[in-house]
Amino acid sequence: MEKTDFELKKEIVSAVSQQLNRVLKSPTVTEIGDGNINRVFRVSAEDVSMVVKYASESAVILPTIKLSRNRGDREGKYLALAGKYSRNMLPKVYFYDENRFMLFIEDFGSVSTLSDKLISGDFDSFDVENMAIFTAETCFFTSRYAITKPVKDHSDIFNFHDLCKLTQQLVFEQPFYSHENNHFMPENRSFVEENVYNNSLLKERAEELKHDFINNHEAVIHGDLHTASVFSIDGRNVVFDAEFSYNGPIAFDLGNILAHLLMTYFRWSVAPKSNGVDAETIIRKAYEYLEIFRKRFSSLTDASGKEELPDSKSIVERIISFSYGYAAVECLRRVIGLAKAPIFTRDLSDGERAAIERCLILAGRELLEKDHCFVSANDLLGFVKEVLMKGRN
Ligand code: SR1
Ligand code: MG
Repeated sequence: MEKTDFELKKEIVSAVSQQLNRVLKSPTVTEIGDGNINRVFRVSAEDVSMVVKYASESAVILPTIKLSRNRGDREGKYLALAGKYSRNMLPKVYFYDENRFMLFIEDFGSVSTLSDKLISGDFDSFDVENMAIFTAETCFFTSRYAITKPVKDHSDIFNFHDLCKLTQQLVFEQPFYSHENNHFMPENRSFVEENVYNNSLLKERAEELKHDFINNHEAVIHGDLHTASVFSIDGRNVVFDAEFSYNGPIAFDLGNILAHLLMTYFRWSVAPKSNGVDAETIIRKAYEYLEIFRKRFSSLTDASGKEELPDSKSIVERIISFSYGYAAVECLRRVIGLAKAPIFTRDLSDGERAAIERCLILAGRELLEKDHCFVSANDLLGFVKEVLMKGRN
């Protein structure tokens, strides 16, 4: 049976006392999270403050989704592993309490997510250089391409797990047919039916990507790297929320970032609320993100890749090309399926939201159906502008 809030808070204090081996002075526990999966608290006392992720038996967003409870263990292991390669871009992990299913990590205080910043029009908050290097380095050094693969100690925890199964259903399956978890603006019903539910080519392409997601054990990826899984702290990006981490396709992480930048572009193009925000900037940054990734990943593969590998160019080209496909399914699933992204739901009129939904559906459809290969930021810009023209009306 699930604990009451009172019991849970007491347990959190006990876990910290036990770990520090002392009684906490005037402890307080406050619930601070609004996540889809876990409950998130802050535990503070005179000389200590930590964030606690508690893995309940079911997902916060929908209690009928039952989940295994060791996801905090996986998150802690990912943060520690990725922390070996990233420059100051992850929260510190204090400890994982396996009996209480609680992960204790660094408390940054009251900070915004990158998604919040992008909604406010602060595009500089996306630290494109460090995010691209982060993705390239953490993925390369945990990949099957690296000479030394440092995940053997706890590799089982990154095998296909129940949260991957959830991704399989929520991202690659449910959005493509009429499902009870699907909700979007009512005026877009026939648009969704025509472009998605009745589109057999689109479904085929989504099946191909699903196959890649399940079978391509390329590197330890974050598994849910969208802009609400990144904090923006004084200009620094910090990646968190890694319970979906998985030994899977690198393009899945890149595609998630890309999708949420596309959402930002369509939001700011359909509803340009404040002066001075140039929506096109975010598309240039999206292209730059992939380019910096491309260069860094290639040079790592050349310098530290296994000898028997095909050339680094073909490896990285495949990753980039698949990342557009993964971005497409991420756009489609957020619009049609469960777990909306605030970028296209918050502070918008119904008409604006409906228009952004149509743009994202068209972008998703185009990217999935045709093998786009964008050779410059302007090329990508041309693509999104065309989608905008068709989708906004
Ligand atoms: C049950 S909701 C699942 C979604 O929330 C997480 O943030 C992931 O994006 C996942 O797909
Ligand atoms: Mg999350």
